[in-house]
Amino acid sequence: MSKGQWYPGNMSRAVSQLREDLKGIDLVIELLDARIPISSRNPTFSNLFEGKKHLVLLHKADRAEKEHTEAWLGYFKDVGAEAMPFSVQGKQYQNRLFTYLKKEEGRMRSGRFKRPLRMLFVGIPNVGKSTLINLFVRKAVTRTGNRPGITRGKQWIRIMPGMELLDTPGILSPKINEETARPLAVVGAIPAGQVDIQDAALWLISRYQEKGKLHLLQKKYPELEPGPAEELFEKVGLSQGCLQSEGRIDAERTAALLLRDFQGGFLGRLTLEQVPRPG
Ligand SMILES: Nc1nc2c(ncn2[C@@H]2O[C@H](COP(=O)(O)OP(=O)(O)OP(=O)(O)O)[C@@H](O)[C@H]2O)c(=O)[nH]1
Ligand SMILES: [Mg+2]
Repeated sequence: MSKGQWYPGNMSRAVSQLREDLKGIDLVIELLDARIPISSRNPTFSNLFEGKKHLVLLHKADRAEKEHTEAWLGYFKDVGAEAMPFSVQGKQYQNRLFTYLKKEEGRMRSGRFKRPLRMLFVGIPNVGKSTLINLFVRKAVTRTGNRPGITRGKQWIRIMPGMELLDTPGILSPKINEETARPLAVVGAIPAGQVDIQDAALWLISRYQEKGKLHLLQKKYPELEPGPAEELFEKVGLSQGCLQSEGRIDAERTAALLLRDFQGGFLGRLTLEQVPRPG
């Protein structure tokens, strides 16, 4: 579903920015979208995190299917990565993250360097980095001033004694190819103008069907009946008034509406990528 260039030119600047930000960071918290843990990860950046403590958050867990999130956690454990689910909706997630951070902070305090635990959130666009930072800011005790080694204008937020967070997240450009473009478009990680959203919307409908979850679509669009994805797409356009002329649907508007409803949480929980089967 190629449609022009994504993120042209900015990649190397983003990488050198991230490399700069990573100086002085003890813990990198990588946000993945729990619905697309494969496509929301860009392996290109992994070597930048080497030598740093690394925690994966399967974010927006409230939108993913619980059993699949569990399976993903098992997967990360198997490959030796620390991972936990997260959502801003749900105190239990926040408590679990804080318990983890407190443990790490204790390690810093009793360790050789005896300095605050410094953290950075990283992740692809729209994965929820700013939301998470804001959550921490609300809990913050103080905003500390600039420190040498950090790009001017950025600040450390002291979220509790011994714990500091860089106030600007590291933005990772998504890895876009045949496999990842649709899932990334569906969760809103690629601007709509840069992808074929009709293709992405049709793919989304077929995911609901394949997973036996048509009822989730029917809750929002009651007139839908089982059938080819194209037919369902057409029905959504007609029933939601995304019309061009003479009863023909405006496919672009229909696709945008479907993606908006998915991203807005109106189409239930759906995990779009499952743990790869061994072998
Ligand atoms: N359902 C759900 N939505 C969330 C959660 N966290 C963030 N969001 C939503 O995800 C969208 C993107 O969140 P941001 O925090 O702006 O994402 P970001 O990673 O800072 O995005 P960029 O600044 O574009 O890179 C917003 O609409 C948030 O409300 C979550 O835990 N669950
Ligand atoms: Mg942001």
